Amino acid sequence: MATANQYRNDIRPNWCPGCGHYGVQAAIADAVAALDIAPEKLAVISGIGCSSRIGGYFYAYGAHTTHGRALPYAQGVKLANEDMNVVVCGGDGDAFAIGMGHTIHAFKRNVNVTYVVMDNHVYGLTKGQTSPRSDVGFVTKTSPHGSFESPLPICETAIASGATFVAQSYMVNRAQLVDLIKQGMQHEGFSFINVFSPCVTYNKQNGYDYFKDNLVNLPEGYDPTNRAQAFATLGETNGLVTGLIYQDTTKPSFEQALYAANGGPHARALVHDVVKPDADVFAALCNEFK
Ligand SMILES: Cc1ncc(C[n+]2csc(CCOP(=O)(O)OP(=O)(O)O)c2C)c(N)n1
Ligand code: SF4
Repeated sequence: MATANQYRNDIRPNWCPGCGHYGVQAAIADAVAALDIAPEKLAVISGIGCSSRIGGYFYAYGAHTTHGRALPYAQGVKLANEDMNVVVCGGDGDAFAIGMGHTIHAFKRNVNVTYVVMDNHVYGLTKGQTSPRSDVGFVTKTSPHGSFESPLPICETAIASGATFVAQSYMVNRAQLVDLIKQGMQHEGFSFINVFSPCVTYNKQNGYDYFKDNLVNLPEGYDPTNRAQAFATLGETNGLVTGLIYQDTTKPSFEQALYAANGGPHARALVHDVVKPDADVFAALCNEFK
């Protein structure tokens, strides 16, 4: 049985003391350990941002890609490595601003990867600008009169775009978050987990007290397969609700549809083939990238 410690490397996170992202890292490690996933069967792919540094702190495969581009990279990893477990990570800026085009298409495409977004309603790495999730009135150096834009209702957007697993959690609630990540990774298709993860340095307005006072859990007996109820609940709670909000197990994943059409996961050969180019071909290739 795997343990969470197995996914630790010797790199010390440089997040600020108290940053919510520590809790998300711990929850992902707990979840993959509970699922008994070997480090060589795990890939953590991220974009750019404080949150996106997370991949570097895992002993596993990974890539710290470019801003807003983790999803296309991760979907490629999954399609070329059918037996790899792929967790994609980033912040709300990475996912819902520069990366939103990819995010919408990932919602509808349904490739079997798990997307964990660390939502702190701010750009942390670049020292505190508004994100698409910032509250109206949020004052930053670039919005001195407060943000005039309403925050993106991301869970509604995900469901409306065809996402088949939409969950939300708070990093303080470790047991719930671990359980949702496990469920997401076991879901056949794209799983999206939006995690409230406070930025203690650049967002004093949405800190630990704010989430403690405003978040509610889904009610007992809530049925995540009921799409209309999911929209109603998100509306009633202004999106400040945690739990498995929506799940559709009837839609085939992208891979299931692809393999049904083309007769199997042929892409696997790409990564399992041993490629041995001649020395001069390899040198010419390297030269191209100098
Ligand atoms: C193409 C490009 N544009 C802008 C940036 C600058 N940039 C780096 S991270 C970031 C936003 C980070 O915010 P978020 O994704 O919410 O993560 P956080 O730091 O809050 O965890 C921005 C705008 C960049 N690195 N690349
Ligand atoms: S700036 Fe904010 S998001 Fe970045 S490490 Fe510090 S607390 Fe975390």
